[in-house]
This record gives sequence, C-alpha cells and structure tokens, in this order.
Amino acid sequence: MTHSAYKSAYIGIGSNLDAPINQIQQAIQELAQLPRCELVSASSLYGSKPMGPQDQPDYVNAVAHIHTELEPLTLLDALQQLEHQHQRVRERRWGPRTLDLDLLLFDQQYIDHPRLQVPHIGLQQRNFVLYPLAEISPQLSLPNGTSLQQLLDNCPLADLVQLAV
Ligand code: A4P
Ligand code: MG
Repeated sequence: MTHSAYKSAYIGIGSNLDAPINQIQQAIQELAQLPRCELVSASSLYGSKPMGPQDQPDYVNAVAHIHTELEPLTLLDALQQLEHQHQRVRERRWGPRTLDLDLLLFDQQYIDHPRLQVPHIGLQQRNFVLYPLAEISPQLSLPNGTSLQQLLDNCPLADLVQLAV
C-alpha cells in the first residue's frame, strides 16, 4: 500500500479439519496477499478444545493483524471467499470447519450490520482469541476502553497450548 488511508484489523483464524496447521499457515499467506491489505504480524498457532459441540476434533487457532484500505464489508467478503476456497462447508453452528475467519476488530469501530458485528461477539470470552491477540498486540484495547489485559485477567488459559510449529 502506498498511502496511509489504512485501518488496523485483527482476524481470528480457526480450523479443525483436513490438516488444521496447514490450513492456518496457508490462510495467513493468503491474508498477506489480499488486495489493499498488508500483513503486519501473525501469532503462533495454538491448540484448543472445541467450544460448543464436543464431538468434533480439537481446533488450531491463531490471530493475524493486517493493515487494510478495504471497507469492513468488503474485507468480510474477501474473508468469506478465502473460507470458500478452503472448501468450507457450513453444516451446523459451531460445528467442525476447515477454515473459519472472524473479523475480531476493525480500527476502533463498532459495526452492527446484519452480516457483520464488530468487535466480534465472542471475543471477550475466548481464550483461543485473547491469548494469540496478546502475543502480537499486548497493548490493545477495545473500542469501549477495556484493555486486552483486563480481559485476559478474566479468561483462564485452561486447555490452550501454544504449538511449536
Ligand atoms: N458475522 C457477523 N459478524 C462477523 C464477524 N465479526 N466476523 C457473520 C465474521 N463473520 C461475522 O458465521 C456466521 C455469520 O456470521 C457469517 O455469515 C457472517 O456474515 P459462520 O462463520 O458462517 O458460522 P459459524 O462460524 O459456525 O458461527 P459463529 O457463531 O460465527 O461461530 P464462531 O463464533 O465463528 O465459532 N472452538 C475452538 N476451540 N476454536 C474455534 O475457533 N470456533 C467455533 C466457531 C466453534 N468452536 C471453536 C472455534
Ligand atoms: Mg465464524
């Protein structure tokens, strides 16, 4: 990107099917190549127990930080297109998936649109989102002023493990 009309966005990445580690590493490369976007950083990969139905494989999760000139809904379109390229089939809510890309934060904006709520609704409770976020942006705050550190204080690490890949 050549000028500075960009916004900071954080993307939560999850997979629990078809070689999740590869799915996530590939997704990070694909995010880096999105038009009018630039990858700032990506967290380590984390292993996590499924939230929701337990009769599905464990997840691998990560978070990516990008700078983007795209509008939020255009970025969502791009993320959903990447999910589609990873052969994601939507079956049931919180069910297994090859790739899930959630727009966690967009600048310091609140977005309440039928297709897009930002900050992402589950952000505050999910260890597999908060710990990778803290790894790449420990000083982050939400638009309501709550610091990431405060959220971490209320969210145990529990089963989350940083993977050595
Ligand atoms: N949507 C609204 N806001 C957003 C946003 N900020 N980012 C809409 C992305 N999408 C957003 O999502 C449903 C709709 O949400 C989209 O069409 C979009 O317009 P989906 O990905 O099709 O459905 P889903 O993912 O099955 O449902 P949901 O409620 O989004 O689930 P989550 O929150 O994504 O959770 N356990 C572990 N350990 N790790 C995981 O990553 N993920 C899930 C899915 C369940 N359990 C997990 C994990
Ligand atoms: Mg989702």
